[in-house]
Amino acid sequence: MTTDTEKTPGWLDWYAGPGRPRFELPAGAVDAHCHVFGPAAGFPFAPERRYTPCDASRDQLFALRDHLGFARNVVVQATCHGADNSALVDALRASGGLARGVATVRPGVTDAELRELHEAGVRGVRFTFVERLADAAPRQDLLDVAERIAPYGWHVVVYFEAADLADLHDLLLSIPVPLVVDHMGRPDVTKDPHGPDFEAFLDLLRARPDILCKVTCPERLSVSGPPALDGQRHPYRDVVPFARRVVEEFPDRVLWGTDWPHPNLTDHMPDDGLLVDFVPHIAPTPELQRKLLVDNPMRLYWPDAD
Ligand code: 0GY
Repeated sequence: MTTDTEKTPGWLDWYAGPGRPRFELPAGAVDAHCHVFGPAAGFPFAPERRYTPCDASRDQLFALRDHLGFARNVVVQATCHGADNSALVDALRASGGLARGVATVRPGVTDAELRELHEAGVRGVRFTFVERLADAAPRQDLLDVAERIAPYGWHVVVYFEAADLADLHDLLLSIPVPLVVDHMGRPDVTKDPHGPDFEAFLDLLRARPDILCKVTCPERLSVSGPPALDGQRHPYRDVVPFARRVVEEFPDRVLWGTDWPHPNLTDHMPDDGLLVDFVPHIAPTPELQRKLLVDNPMRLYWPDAD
């Protein structure tokens, strides 16, 4: 448990003054994975959190959305706010319908609370299986939550690491609502993208047609890192073959987002403009780009939009 209010040592602040992407996002593009943190003065971080971030407000998120050329956001509750979704709900309400949310709820959540979250724009809950971020919840609790949200048409977002896939496989297949997997199940990108580990991940997607995959977070997964010293705008080359495999096999089931404000990065903080330039490397045609950035997230989060 973190009890201090100081930012976790080594934690990098988000990148102020990002460049403009060279890649022009298609009209109506959705940043389908981002967060708000606090501001702590109004929305204190959860006592059980594992890290203390810097503030990253809804207005700063909306300014980034406009700067990069996105039309909409999907704001995902981060573990530093625990199951207190008030900063998330505040952002959704202030967005004028341009943001949807993924919340964290506990099994004791009431129907009135679920209805209020739905009215604010929440369309899913997140289950985190990454031990450095949160204690694993009992599996029956997760299944109970999934049953509770099913009547609202919500989905479950799951965040796990590749090493845990075998253990989680049966649980994931048993969750009774659609799933969205964060960050491609965090593959080890030093391995072969056609090798057994990533094939096992693709098999999970093949096993259920209602699983979507965020081909996100190259900055977290990459070992080769940000743009090469030759100055070419081709960041995170080692992540490309993994993401591209998913996009090409499941073009109607992929989502993309910035992950702003990039929690828990200590080595480098990406320029979000450069991150957007990663997209055409993993989705090389306009049709794939439109599915990834517009059609798929709109179908999941704004199914009634014109
Ligand atoms: C992400 C990744 C991370 C953190 C969280 O909820 C969170 O605290 O999601 C991480 O540290 O890998 O998606 O933002």
